[in-house]
Order: sequence, then C-alpha cells, then structure tokens
Amino acid sequence: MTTSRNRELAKLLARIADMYEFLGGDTNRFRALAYRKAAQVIENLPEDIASYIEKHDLQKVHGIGQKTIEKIREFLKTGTIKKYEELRKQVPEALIPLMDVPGLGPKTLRQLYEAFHIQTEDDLIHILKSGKVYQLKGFGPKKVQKILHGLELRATLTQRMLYWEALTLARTLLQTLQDRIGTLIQKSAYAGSLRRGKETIGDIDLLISASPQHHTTIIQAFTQLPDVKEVLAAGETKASVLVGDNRRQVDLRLIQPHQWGAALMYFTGSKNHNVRLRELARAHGWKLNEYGLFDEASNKRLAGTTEEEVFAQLNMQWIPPEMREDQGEIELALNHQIPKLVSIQDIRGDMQSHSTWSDGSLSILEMADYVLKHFPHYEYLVLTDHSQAVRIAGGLSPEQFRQQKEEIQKVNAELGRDFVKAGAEVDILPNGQLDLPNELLKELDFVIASIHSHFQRDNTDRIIQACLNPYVHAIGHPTGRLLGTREPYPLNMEQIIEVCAQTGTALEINGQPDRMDLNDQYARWAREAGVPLILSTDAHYSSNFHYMEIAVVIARRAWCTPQHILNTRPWQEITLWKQEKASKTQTYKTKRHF
Ligand code: DGT
Ligand code: CA
Ligand code: CA
Ligand code: ZN
Repeated sequence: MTTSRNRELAKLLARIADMYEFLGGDTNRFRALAYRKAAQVIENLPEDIASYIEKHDLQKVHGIGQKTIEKIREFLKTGTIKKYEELRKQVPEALIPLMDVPGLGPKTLRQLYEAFHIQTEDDLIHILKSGKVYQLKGFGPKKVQKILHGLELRATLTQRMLYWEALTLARTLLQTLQDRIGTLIQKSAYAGSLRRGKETIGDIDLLISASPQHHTTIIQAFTQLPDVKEVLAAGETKASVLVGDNRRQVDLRLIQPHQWGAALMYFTGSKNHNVRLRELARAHGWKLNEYGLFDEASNKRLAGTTEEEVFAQLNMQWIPPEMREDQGEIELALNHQIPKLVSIQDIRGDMQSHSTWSDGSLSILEMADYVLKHFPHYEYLVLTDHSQAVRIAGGLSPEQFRQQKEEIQKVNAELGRDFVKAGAEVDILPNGQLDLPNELLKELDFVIASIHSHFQRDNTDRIIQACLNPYVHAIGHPTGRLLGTREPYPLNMEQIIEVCAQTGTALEINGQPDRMDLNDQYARWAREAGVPLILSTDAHYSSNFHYMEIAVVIARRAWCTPQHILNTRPWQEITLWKQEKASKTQTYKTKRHF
C-alpha cells in the first residue's frame, strides 16, 4: 500500500486552492474551499487514491464535486493538473513557495502584492523591514516579526536538505544508475554529511568505484539522470548536478577500485575527523589522502582498498560514520572501545503511532498489517492516538480510548498475537496537568506525554510535572521544534534530563523528518545521564513507519547501544521497567515532598 501518491495529489490540490485564494474574488474563494476540502480528504484516505476512486463514489461519500473529481482523474493519468499550470502563471513565481511560511498565507501575500507589487522574496523582506507595511490593515510589529522569523527559518532549509530528503534522493539516484549501468559499477555509496547522519545536508556526495575505462560512460549516465535540471560541471572523474524542483546539488566522484576505502573515508569526513586521522598517519611517517595510506619516504602503498584496512593499519577499530565528528571517537578506536551502536535490527517495535481514531490515515488493522509486512522482526507496535485537548488532531476522550482498546483486542485476536499495544499520546495542558485521568492512564500499555500548545513560553515546568506522574512513561518530541518552520520552545534541557533520570522517565527520539527531536546532542546528554530513550516514528501514514531509520541514526550519533534504548527490549521487560518507573517516581516525589 502506498500513500505517497495521495500526499502528492493532496499537496497539488492545496496549491490550487492557494492560487485561487491569492487571485481573490468570491468565485475563487468558493473554488479554493472546494479544493482545500478535497486535499484534506485525499490526505486522509486509508488507501491509494487510484484504487480508492474506482471502488468509492467520492462525491457521495466525501462530498467532492464532479469538477474536482475530473481533476483527480487527470492527475492519475498525467501526473499533473493543467489548471494548476494555468493558475500559477497568474501568480509571481517567487511568491508561490512563500505561501507555506507561517503568518504568510495566500491572502496575506495578495494583500502585500496588491499594495506594493512585490515580485520576489527580497521585495517582501524589504517592505516588511521598511515599516511601510504598517499602513496595511492587520499588520502590526508582532505579525511582521513572525513573518520575518518564518522567512529566516525557511531559508535554512532552502539552502540545506532534511536528512530524509537527502537520503531518499541519494538512494533513488544510486538505484537508477544501478538499473541503467549496473554492470559497469563495482561499488557505490553516499558519503559526506549524509553518511554521517547529520540532520541537514548541504549537498549529496556520491561515490562509485569502477574501472577507469568505464568512467566516461558513468559520468554521462549520471548527468543524464531523469531529474537532473542543470549540469554544473562534468569532468573525467567527477561531476556536479542540480536535481529536482528544489535543485539540490549532487556531486559524483569516480574511484578506482583499489582506492575505494581511502576515498570513502576522505569524502565521508568530517573534516575535523579527517584532520586527526592525517595527524596520526604523519606521526608514523605516513601520509593519508583520498588515494590511500602511503609511506612518506618510499611512497609505498600501505592500505586503501577498504576502510577497515586503512583503520587497521593505523591500529584502530573501524569507526561508524555517525561517530566521525572528532568528539572522542578517535581515542575510543585507538583503545578498541568503539561501542556496538544500535541498529534497526535491534528495534523490537515502534513506540509512537496514530490511527484513524485520531489524525492517522490507517485503521489499526491496516497499520499492523503494514508494519508486520515491512518490519517482520518487530514484536510490538504501540498505538498512541492523541487525547481530547488536541482538537485539530481529533483527540480521544477517556471513553473513546476504552472503546479503542476493544478494537485493539479484536485486531490482536485476528493477528493471533498481542502485537498492538494500547497507548496514548496524552497532551500536557498549559498548566502542566495531563489531559487524561490517572484511572485511564493506569489501564494503558504505554503513555507518552507531549506538548502541543503554547510554544513561545518556557515549558520546562510543564514537562517536569508530566515526569512526576508515575503512569507517564516517556516525553514525546521533547523540544517541539520543527526544522524549517518552528524553533524549539525555551527549555532547560539539563534540568529535564536530571528529573527524567531521577523519576525514571524516558525521552523520545521522534523520527519525523522535520522533528528529529531529541536531536543528537540532547540524546547524547540523556544517554550520559542514564535516561532511557525510546525510538519512534510518530507514524500518521504507512510510509512513515520507515522513519525508524531516522530515529536510529540520531541514536547512533548519540553513541547509543541497544542497552540505552527501551524498545530494543522484549515487551515483558518493558512491563517490568514500567513498574520500576512508577516506584522511582514515587520515591522521588516523597523525597522532594511533592
Ligand atoms: P554538507 O554537504 O555541507 O552537509 O557537509 P559535508 O560534510 O558533506 O561536506 P562536503 O560536501 O563539503 O564534503 C564532503 C566531505 O569531503 C567532507 O566531510 C570532508 C571531505 N572534504 C571535502 N573537501 C575537503 C577539503 O578541502 N579538505 C578536506 N580535508 N576534506 C574535504
Ligand atoms: Ca556534502
Ligand atoms: Ca560536496
Ligand atoms: Zn505529538
């Protein structure tokens, strides 16, 4: 089952709505509403739109108009909607992507466009900063500040990609090359910040090892890949291109097979890590570069075919790429103390996911089916729908959680195993209290508490109060940041980690591509303080379950072994851990007279 097409279509329909709204007028406003509604319906369909539209009457079941349905069929046939191409020509091109910036909807942009004829982002920033904008209705310093801040945050992501965007792009490109000229390729890999698992990626660095006689053909195949928009450079052993609508830069370097290991190390970086390695080599009278490890005096080649070989020659253990940041890993490798980092194989289940009961797109059975098919080694899936305070996400009342538990039991009976666990993502209210009573929390298999409101204020106390509840097992997306759109709320993370350690509360590493929350640095602090971590995807769509890779990469950058991650344990052990957590919390509260 795929919903990526649904999302693409939903985005396109929402864009059409944006265009109509920007153009303005009563008829257009009405059209915008219709398209926006269709976008919402399609985003939440339980199955691919192509098969869904054949089985169901979209007009009768969802109230989508005939005209819109025609557009959907057009998309399914052609991959685009002509009307959209028509409409976007009537809107200054540079303004279209700005419609996603918080505080800058299509209506606000139109207002600015009509008053000041802005055509570009620079025009907009100029007007906002000049003060002229205050003549307009509804524009005060607060709103202007918000927009400017949103534009700044956006800029960070137009210059760099999210980890997941880069990873999927790199894999697609390598796979296409493999399909087209696979027989010429000996080895291929992505290197650079992507291989190290950084949260944002400047450009993608691809390496291919192949016999020199094939280099020209490979470079040609690379520059002719389907999504290449511009070739920046193409030489004999390297090329740079811009790919896709976002024009992401991808560099390719061709490596001779015997130099593969040295090149992979060199182009993986980080720069600081490489500097340290070269120093170590020099101390032996050797030199290390992208071609190999050589004796300085005789120029004799000592190693270079594989990374392992180079590290071994330097008397070191192989270092996982996620650790190559010169933060102490070199010393560990010299002492043969590199930890065995957690991998996706160690994960026994997903700890946060949403079904159609709240804002997810799949039923509980569909979720379980998908997960069992794609992650056959998982032993459990924790369902954590929202609680009632989170209205826009269709949060559940205590009564609904109890009804949901019955459905979970039915699904588990059908699966013949206790696979789905009844959890909740309980909202931490503004006053720090929880949105569900303890009587219910007690009955649940796992409770994650998260903040979904009041992002401006310092939320340390709210989170600490949640930790003090014996039935709260973990804090979800602890900092609340959204890469590219929202800063973390003010938080004293040291204090939170301390309280988590004392009360036995776990912290989540949320694998959503724009959350990655906790980040690597905080996760490292948490690990060092003995705070258990849970890895989760926060899945709302079937494809989201694959975000576990993201959570794992953050944990690896934090040097976590399976032991540091709660969901590497069988469920029975988690049950025992929950009791431990409850009693630890009680002890802490007694000691502190809470
Ligand atoms: P990014 O692309 O900004 O996210 O970060 P990286 O780490 O991928 O950096 P990038 O693409 O400039 O280079 C990839 C790797 O290649 C980098 O981590 C280390 C290596 N490298 C590239 N250029 C140099 C250089 O001039 N000197 C050294 N020592 N290493 C380099
Ligand atoms: Ca790079
Ligand atoms: Ca590069
Ligand atoms: Zn949440």
